[in-house]
Amino acid sequence: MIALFSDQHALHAPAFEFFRGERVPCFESPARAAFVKERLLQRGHEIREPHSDSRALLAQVHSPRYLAFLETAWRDWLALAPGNDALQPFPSVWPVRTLRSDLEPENFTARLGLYAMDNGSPLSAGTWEAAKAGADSAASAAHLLGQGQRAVFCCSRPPGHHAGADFMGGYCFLNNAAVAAQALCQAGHERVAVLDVDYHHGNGTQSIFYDRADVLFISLHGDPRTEYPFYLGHVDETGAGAGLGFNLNLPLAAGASVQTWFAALEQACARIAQYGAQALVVSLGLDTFAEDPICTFALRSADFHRLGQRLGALGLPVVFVLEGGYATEALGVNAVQVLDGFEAGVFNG
Ligand code: SP5
Ligand code: ZN
Repeated sequence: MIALFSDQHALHAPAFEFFRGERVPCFESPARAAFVKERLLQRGHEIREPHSDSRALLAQVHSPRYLAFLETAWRDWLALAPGNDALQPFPSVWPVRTLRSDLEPENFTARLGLYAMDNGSPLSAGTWEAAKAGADSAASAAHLLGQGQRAVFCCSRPPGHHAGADFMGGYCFLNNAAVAAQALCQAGHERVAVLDVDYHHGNGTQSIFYDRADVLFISLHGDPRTEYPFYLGHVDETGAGAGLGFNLNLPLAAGASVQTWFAALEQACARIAQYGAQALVVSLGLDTFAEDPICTFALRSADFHRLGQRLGALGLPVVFVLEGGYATEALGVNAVQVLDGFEAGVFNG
């Protein structure tokens, strides 16, 4: 399978995040993509650079003011005070409820709070460049499907599925899955499905397509009553307006078994088939792995092969986009298990 990879991902490399009140090294690190790339090469998958510019697509899934903020955020931060290049900006104030989010504050930290859902998504020099390369990969993958590729894997980071139209969050800045889905719509598909199998609900992707019937969003995730992102991903979120009935959340209790997880996957696959999807985007989070340090599901490496095989049997062209997964050294093995399973599933029908 063709895998898209850009060295630019490594430009996003914040030094630390906050975890239980302490500074810890970032779970979402450049080593993640490096391990996946290494394993892809070992297994004979073809690595290519992204070739499409995603800018026009980004303008369709994100707001102009958020894109403008993100593109210059690091420069704005540096301009604030000498020495800021060695520090990381974090938001500390947010426009919740009765506060105004229509006005752009002049203060940098206030702008950061306006455009961030949490304080868990540190920026670094090169965050924009890395995220943009990921979005370019998503656009390129959709383009390659148009040229007849059956499936393409975006080996990119930072991840994207928590990023909404006008905010970052959960280590995510630009919504790569949304870019891929939007590109597939533009290429003429009338029904595109996004299946998000990351441990965490894909709140950003859901919200971007919530009122649309041409993109079905399905997410299989830890129950937001106890798991991040908490404020979205519940069963009663079924879409709005023209999109009513085209959003399906399948939350599972923290600690859910592999059997329970695959039963939910079956429901998701049934809905994709019923919808008559013409193309599929998979938000491929690997943090459902039993050894993931911040999640509670129980999948083993062989289960990722089974996942891939089931997706292959859907008979659809697929863009796979890497999302979360923090058992860093196992990421390569697990990602490639999905891709190899997919190819086996396609072959066996
Ligand atoms: C893309 C992605 O997977 N983003 C995840 C962001 C999660 N950020 C919040 C982490 C909260 C972790 N709670 C851990 C509890 C450990 N017992
Ligand atoms: Zn996740």
